[in-house]
Amino acid sequence: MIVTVTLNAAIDKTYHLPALAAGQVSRVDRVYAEPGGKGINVARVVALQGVPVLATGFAGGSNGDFIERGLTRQGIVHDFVKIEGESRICLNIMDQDGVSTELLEPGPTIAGQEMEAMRQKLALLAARAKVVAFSGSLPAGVPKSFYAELIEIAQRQGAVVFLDTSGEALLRGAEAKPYFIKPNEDEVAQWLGHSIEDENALKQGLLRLNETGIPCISVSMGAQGSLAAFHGVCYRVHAPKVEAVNAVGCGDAYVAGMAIGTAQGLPVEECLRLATASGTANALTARAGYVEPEDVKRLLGEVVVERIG
Ligand code: TA6
Repeated sequence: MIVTVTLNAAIDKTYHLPALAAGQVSRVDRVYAEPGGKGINVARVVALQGVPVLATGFAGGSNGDFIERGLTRQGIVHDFVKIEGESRICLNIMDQDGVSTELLEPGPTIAGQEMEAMRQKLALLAARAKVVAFSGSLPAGVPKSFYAELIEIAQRQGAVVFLDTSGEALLRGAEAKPYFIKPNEDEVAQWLGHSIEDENALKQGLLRLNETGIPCISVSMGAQGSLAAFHGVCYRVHAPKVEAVNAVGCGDAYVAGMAIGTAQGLPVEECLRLATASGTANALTARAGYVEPEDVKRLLGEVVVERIG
C-alpha cells in the first residue's frame, strides 16, 4: 500500500472563464471542486492507476467533510485526523488562453494534541505501507521540523519515504533523509550555497546531495521533463510534447508515478518513465491531480530517459 500525507488538505476549485480582469466582474463558465492539496492529488492519481492507496492528513470543518466525502465517492480509502479548524480552499483560475492563476489559502491552525494524534496515526499506517509520501505546505501551528519528525516515525516502521514540499519545510524535512525529494532549482542552489548556471552545474549539485544521504532527487523542468540523480547516477528525462489543458497538479501526478514504481520495485529508469507519463497525463485533463489511465499507458512509450553519468 502507498500512504499519502496531506497536512494542509484543501478543496481544489478550478474556475474556467474567458478572461480574468482585475477590478472587474468575471463570470465563470465551468467549476470543478475536488478534494485536493498535493498529497490528496497524489492519492487520486495512484488510485486511478489501480494501485492500493490510503490518504491521511488533517481535515476539519465543512470543507474537511467535503474532502472526506469526495474521497469516498472517488473510491479512495482515507483516514484523517479530525481537527477543530476549517480546512482550506485553493483556487485555480484558468482563462481561455490556458493562463492559470492560483490563490492558495493558508489553512487552519493545528493544535498540539492534533499533531500528537497525527504522530500516532502515522505510526500505525506506515507499518502497513511500502511507500509513505508527504506532500505540500505546512498549516499554521505546525513546526517546520514536523516533517522530519513524521519521516523518522514512518522510516522506523520500515516505509520508504517521499517528501514533496518547499522552502524551510523541505530543508528541515530533508534532515531526516527521505528516500525521494523533488526540490526546485532555487532550493537546490540554496542548499548548495551557490547559484546554478547551467544543467551541468545542476547535475553536479544533485550528485552532491545524493552523497548527503538522500538517494533519489528529481528537479522538474516543466514541459521539458526533469533532471534526476538516483543513487549517484544522473538521468535527463524528456517528457512527451502535449497540448496542455491544465498544468496544476502535474508535479503531484509525477510523485504518484514515482511512488507506484518504487512500491512495485521497478528499475530506476522505469520509475522515471512512469512518473513523467503520469505528470504529462495530468496536463491533458481540465482537473487538477487527475489522469486518464489510458493516457499514462500511451505516454509511457513516448518518455525518453537518458542516462547522463
Ligand atoms: O500542486 C497543485 C496543488 O496541489 C493544488 O492542488 C493546491 O491544493 C496546492 O497545490 C497546494 O499546495 P501547498 O503547497 O500549499 O500545499
